[in-house]
This record gives sequence, C-alpha cells and structure tokens, in this order.
Amino acid sequence: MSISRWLSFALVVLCAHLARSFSVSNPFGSLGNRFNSLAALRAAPPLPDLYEASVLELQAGLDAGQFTSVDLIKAYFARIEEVNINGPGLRAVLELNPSALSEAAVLDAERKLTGKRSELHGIPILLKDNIGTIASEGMNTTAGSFGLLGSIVPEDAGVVKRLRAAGAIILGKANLSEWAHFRGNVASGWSGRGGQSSNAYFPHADPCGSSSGSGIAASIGLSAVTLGTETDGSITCPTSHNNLAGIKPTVGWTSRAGVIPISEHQDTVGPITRSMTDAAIVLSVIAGKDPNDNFTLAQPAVVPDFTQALNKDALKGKRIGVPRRVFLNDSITGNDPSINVAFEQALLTIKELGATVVDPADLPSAEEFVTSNNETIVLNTDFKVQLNAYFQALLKNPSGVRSLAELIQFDNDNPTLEEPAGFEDQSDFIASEATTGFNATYFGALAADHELGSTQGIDFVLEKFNLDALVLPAPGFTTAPAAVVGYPIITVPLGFFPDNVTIGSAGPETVYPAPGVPFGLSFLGTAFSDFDLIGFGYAYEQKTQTRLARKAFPAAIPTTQLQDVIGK
Ligand SMILES: *[C@@H]1O[C@H](CO)[C@@H](O)[C@H](O)[C@H]1NC(C)=O
Ligand SMILES: *[C@@H]1O[C@H](CO)[C@@H](O)[C@H](O)[C@H]1NC(C)=O
Ligand SMILES: *[C@@H]1O[C@H](CO)[C@@H](O)[C@H](O)[C@H]1NC(C)=O
Ligand SMILES: *[C@@H]1O[C@H](CO)[C@@H](O)[C@H](O)[C@H]1NC(C)=O
Ligand SMILES: *[C@@H]1O[C@H](CO)[C@@H](O)[C@H](O)[C@H]1NC(C)=O
Ligand SMILES: *[C@@H]1O[C@H](CO)[C@@H](O)[C@H](O)[C@H]1NC(C)=O
Ligand SMILES: CC(=O)N[C@H]1CO[C@H](CO)[C@@H](O)[C@@H]1O
Repeated sequence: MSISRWLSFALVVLCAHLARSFSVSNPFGSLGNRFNSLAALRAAPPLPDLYEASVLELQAGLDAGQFTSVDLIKAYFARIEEVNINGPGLRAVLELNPSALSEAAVLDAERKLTGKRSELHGIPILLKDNIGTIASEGMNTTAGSFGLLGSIVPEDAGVVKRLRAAGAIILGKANLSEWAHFRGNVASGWSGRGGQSSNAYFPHADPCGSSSGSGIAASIGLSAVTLGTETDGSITCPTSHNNLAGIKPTVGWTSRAGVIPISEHQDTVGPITRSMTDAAIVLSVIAGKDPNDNFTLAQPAVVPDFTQALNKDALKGKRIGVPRRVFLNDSITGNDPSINVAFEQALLTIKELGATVVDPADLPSAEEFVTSNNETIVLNTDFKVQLNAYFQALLKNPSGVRSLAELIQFDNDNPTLEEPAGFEDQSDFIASEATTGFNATYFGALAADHELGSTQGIDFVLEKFNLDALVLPAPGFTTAPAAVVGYPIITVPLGFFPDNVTIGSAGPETVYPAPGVPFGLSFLGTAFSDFDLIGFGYAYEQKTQTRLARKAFPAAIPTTQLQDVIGK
C-alpha cells in the first residue's frame, strides 16, 4: 500500500470510529439513525429483478445496503445452477469462480469503509473462457478445449487487471464456440469442455458465437454483465441472437494481452450486456493502453467516459448510410426475409429520431466480400504464429500440448473429449498449420483487407456521402468489412423471428432460425468512432425498447431472486 493510500485508509477508519462513538453516546444521533433507517425502509425500492437488472440498479441497492455483493454472487450462482446443466441445459457457463464469494466479502467491507471504486465495484462479470485469469483464483483458461485444461497462464489478461482494479468480481468462465470458432466447421456454441450451449428464446436454438455463453448468460440474468471477444462476428452475432446490447470495440481500445488469440489484426474484447448503458459502463473500465498489447498504444490519448455518449437525441441531425448492395440481399446473406422487414421499419425509426437516412450508400467493395479470401490468408497465418507464442508463454500445460501441430494431434488422440460425432472438424487448424509465416502473399492480403474494408469500403462511403455511420441488420455479412480493418460495431435489439418462421438446422444439436429467436441492428463506423456509435445505439434502443418485447421460454428463466438469498 502506498503512503497516501495508507493515510487515506487510516483517516477513513478514524472517521468511522468517531461516527460510531458519536451515535452511541448521543441520543439525537441514535434517534436520528433510527428515523433514517425507518425512512429508508419505507422508501426502499423493490429489489431488482435479476432477469433484467442493470448495473446502476444493482449499484443503487448495494449503496443503500439493500443487499451485498455476497448476496449477488449467491443469487447468480443459484440462477446458473437452475438452467445451466439442469432444467433446459443451456450450457452457458463452464466454471464458477471458487473465490468469488470471498472476493465479494472483501469488496463489501471496502464499500462500507471507503465507498465504491467505480460503477463496477462489487458487480459480477462473466468472462468468455478465452480471457485469461490467474489459476490461483481457481479457474481455468481454455477456450473450451481439454488441450488447455489445467494450464497455468503467466498473469491476468489486461482487461481483467482493469476489471479487478475497478472492483468488479469475476463470476466465472462462459462456454464459447471452441477456440473462438477457429477450429473448423463446427456448430456455434459448442466446445469440448462445455458441450453444445443453446439459446434461451427457443429450445435448442443456436445462440450464435463465438461468445455464445456470454450472450446466453446476459440474456436471462445469469450474471450482471459479461465480456466477449470478436475477430469477425463473435460479439455482434451472439448479441444479436440473444436480444442484447453489445460493443465490438475498435481494435486497439481494449487490450488483448492474455486473451487466447486468433489474429492481432482483428481480435478485440468487448461487453455483451442487456443495455447500451451497461455496455458503456463496462467499456469505460476495460478500455485503455496496455504495454503488453502495442495496438492499444494507437488509441486516442484519453479514454472517454463512454456513458457520456448515452443521449436519446444522439441521432438528431446525423447522416446514416445504408449499404444495401450485397448486405441486404437475402439470396447472398441467407437471412430470413423477416429480418429485412424489421430493418426497413428501423430505418423509419431512425428518421423519426431526426437522422437523415442515405439509402443506398453502397460499398464499392461489397461484392468482393462474398468471394475474397484475403481475410482467411491473414487469419490462418496469424493464428499459427500467435497461438504457438501463447502455448510457449504458459507456465504449465498438463495436456502436454505446446503448439498448434500438437493440438491437432491431441484432438485426434482424444476423440471422445474433442471429436464427438458431428463435431470432428479441424479444417481451420489444418489450414493454419499449413502456413509458413509472413511472406509477400500475407502482406498482400493485409493490404487488400485495408482496401476492401477502408479505402473501397467503410471509409470510402462515409466520406463520399458525408456520413456519421452505417446501419445494417446484424445477421448476414455485416461484420466482415469492419472485421478486416478492426473497426467498431455497436449492436442493439431489432426484432424476433415470427412464430411461423421455417425452423432451420444450425448443427447436429441446434436449430436456426426458430420462432421468437431475436436478431439485432448494428451501427458501424470508422476507427475509434465507438463513442458516437454508442450514442446512436442508445437512441434507437431507448426509442424502441425492443428487448422488453419478448422473454426467454419459461423453463429457461431462472427463478432465484435476491430475496431468496439475502440473510441466508
Ligand atoms: C480447472 O478444471 C479442473 C477440472 O474441472 C479443476 O479440477 C480445477 O480446479 C480447475 N481450476 C484450475 C485452476 O485448474
Ligand atoms: C508490437 O509488438 C510486437 C512484438 O511484441 C512487434 O513484433 C511489433 O512490431 C510491434 N508493433 C508495433 C506497431 O509496435
Ligand atoms: C441478389 O443477389 C443475387 C445473387 O447474387 C443476384 O442475382 C440479384 O440480382 C441480387 N439482387 C439485387 C436486388 O441486387
Ligand atoms: C484480395 O483482394 C483483392 C482486392 O480486392 C482481390 O483482387 C483478390 O482477388 C483477393 N485475393 C484473394 C486471395 O481472395
Ligand atoms: C506464402 O506462404 C503461403 C503459405 O503460408 C503460400 O501458400 C504462398 O504461396 C506463399 N507466397 C509466396 C509469395 O511465397
Ligand atoms: C407467416 O405469417 C405471415 C403473416 O401472417 C405471412 O405473411 C407469411 O407468409 C408467413 N410465413 C410463412 C413461412 O408461412
Ligand atoms: C458451472 C457448470 O455447470 N459447469 C459445467 C459445464 O459443463 C461441464 C460439462 O458438462 C461440466 O463438467 C461443468 O460442471
């Protein structure tokens, strides 16, 4: 503890002591206290419903002493117990943090003594299982794979360091599409360790991925907030499928240090939550420079308070473009027509909110996204280099796997764990293993990606039509132009598949589309335009309140609430 930290700590202890002795010895003091607590009782708002509870509601209850962070951990653990393996078997959560209750008790005591460190003080957060946490706390970091079970990471991920400093409590690790969906042609939401996770809006529906468990957990209140990661679609799509608000930050806003990699050019860490407000609170905490991820050194000098972007009038006077060609063509995207019906309605709402909709605002590169193989070249090459470096940096890995080549072999040697029927494919691994490092083809593909995503893509159209952002339905090809240049995407609820939608297959154990399964609306922009996009997402979310229009199917709604755990 630094001297100044110690001094302020000592001062607070002294004040607390003085206050206590004053109220005991002074009759007015104790009367006053009794009156205050009666008033507080009378005025106490009802306990928040954990299905929907926001960070600010939870923080108000914690500050008012209605419940503690220990209560919150107990309640979320019980809710997970109800639906994860039991009940509908959603398989959203891989591991609970065995240290969460003791960490919560310490943070509760600190709140009483010195107040809260931030809006995330004492707030439980669930992490996608590719985000590293020190093993001594009791959890694994495995990307869902037995090939990393029991591995010891050198330190917490950069974003985890920031969460802990802000007082957040890691609730557990979320299931995901194994290896963030870079193993091969395997259904979304499946991992060897966690099995097939599923959506809470229709039995066995695809939760999308790769941040599947984060999305499912956020959708029904298995945690206050969650983190996911995206390389191309992995925050946007589970946000969309699970009726949520998500931020895929510009690559460089949030550190990837300690996150199991795919590609430094595209990977990014961001919040998946029930509201834009919660997402902005989380992003404000996790964004920032990290010497262990030099892409973060390119970010603006000051990390804004992203909650300052939450303005209901944020769309007023703005120019929003619709890149219609390819991205709204169902025969290319494969989207059910009901998505475009809801999207056309959303454009009217955006106009009502005071924006000029520029339609069409087509990307010159649009068609090339359907056929271009440049992204695959970059990801295949980066993955092998970066994953091998990740293995090398581990302090221990009991599986014995130390490289991508050994991982492929490990999966083949352990088919019951890693290649059960219908989940055998390793084609991404194999293609990546075949790459030979950074050569002219690789640098050509990187340059082509910049051309496709920026100079003939997003930046081209923003400049040509003097736009503030682009808007598209989240499902489809939406994420690709932003993915290849590391640009941000903000996603909010747009609608739900109608009850008569034709149910399709999404894998050996999952269906999509399906009645009542949600889909989202995405705002896209240039590098570091996240702040503005958050405002646009918030204005749309507040006007439409689409999330509240439909709930999960009854068996997928946990019943445990705070009143069931307080004082127990
Ligand atoms: C990892 O998972 C194993 C098996 O579930 C468990 O025994 C262990 O406690 C977990 N945590 C760590 C840090 O290895
Ligand atoms: C970032 O760091 C890596 C190695 O840690 C190095 O190879 C690369 O050149 C650095 N990039 C920049 C932009 O500094
Ligand atoms: C949609 O895509 C299909 C297949 O590429 C194409 O034939 C059709 O003309 C496109 N429709 C529009 C409206 O552009
Ligand atoms: C990469 O993108 C460029 C520019 O659009 C295109 O000409 C080329 O065919 C693409 N390469 C591959 C391998 O897809
Ligand atoms: C670069 O390496 C890849 C394999 O990683 C290979 O397919 C390609 O031909 C190489 N390009 C050049 C120019 O050598
Ligand atoms: C579903 O119902 C709507 C409205 O009644 C109708 O327009 C649509 O054609 C139906 N779709 C299917 C696949 O039956
Ligand atoms: C927290 C939790 O329920 N974890 C479970 C996730 O799924 C695996 C595989 O079924 C179980 O072993 C874990 O207990």
